[in-house]
Amino acid sequence: MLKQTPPFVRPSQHRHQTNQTNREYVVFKITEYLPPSLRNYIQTQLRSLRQFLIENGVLPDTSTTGESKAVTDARNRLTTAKNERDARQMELNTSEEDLRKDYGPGDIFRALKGTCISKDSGEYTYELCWMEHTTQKPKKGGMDTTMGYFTRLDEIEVDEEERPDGKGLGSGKRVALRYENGAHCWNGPARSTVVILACAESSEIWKVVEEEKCSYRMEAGTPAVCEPQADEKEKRKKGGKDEL
Ligand code: MAN
Repeated sequence: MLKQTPPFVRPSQHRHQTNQTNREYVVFKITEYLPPSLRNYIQTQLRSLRQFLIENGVLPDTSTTGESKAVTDARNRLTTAKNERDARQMELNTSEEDLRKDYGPGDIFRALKGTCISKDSGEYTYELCWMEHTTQKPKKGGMDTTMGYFTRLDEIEVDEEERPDGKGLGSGKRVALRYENGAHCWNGPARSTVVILACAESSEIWKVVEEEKCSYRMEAGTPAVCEPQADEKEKRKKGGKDEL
C-alpha cells in the first residue's frame, strides 16, 4: 500500500526517504487539493499501476512473501527443473540396472519380462511373472503371498521320465530362474521359488510343489528355452542371411 501521510505534516523519519517515496508523497500531497471524485480516480489509477508493476515483476509484492513475482517464478522454474532432472535420473538408473541384468542367451527372457502365467494347485492359484516375481493366491480369498523376486538365471540337472504329453522336464541340464526374498515365512526363511524350464510350444506352469516349508519349485514349459534347430544355428553363424 502507498503511504497515506497527511499533507504538510511530514514526519521527521521521512526526511531521508528515497526519491521514489518523495514523489509518491508529492502526488498524495497534491491530491489533497483535488475534489474527492478526482482524488479517488487518481488513487485508483495509482493502485492499478502498482499492481501492474508487481504482476510484471518490476515491484516486489510485499503484501505476501515479500519477494517479487519474478523471483517466485524463477524459484518455481528451478523446482520444476530439479523434479524433472530427478525423474530422468531414476529412469537412467532403472535402464542401466536393466542392461546389467542377465536375460539369458540372446536376451531371450527380455521379451517375456512382466508377462505372467498361472496354475491352480490345491488351495492356491500360483502365478509366475517372468523375471519379476512369483505369487501364491488363496482361492478362498485373502492376501496374496509373494514367493520371491527374480534374482538370477541358473542351470539345474534333472532326470525324469519323458511324459507322453511332453509336459515334463525330461532329463539333462535345464535353465532355471531363481526367485528369492519373498514374504517372510512364520518361524522360517523368506519365501523363495526355483522355476525349472523345459522346451514347449507355449508358456505354461505344469507343476508346483512346496519342497520344504516356504521353498517352492515350479516346473514350466516355454518356447524361450527351445534350442535353435541345426539349420537355424547355421544361418545365425552366417549373419542371419540365407545362402543363395
Ligand atoms: C501359508 C502358505 C504355505 C506356507 C505357510 C507357512 O499357509 O504360504 O505355503 O507353508 O504359509 O506358514
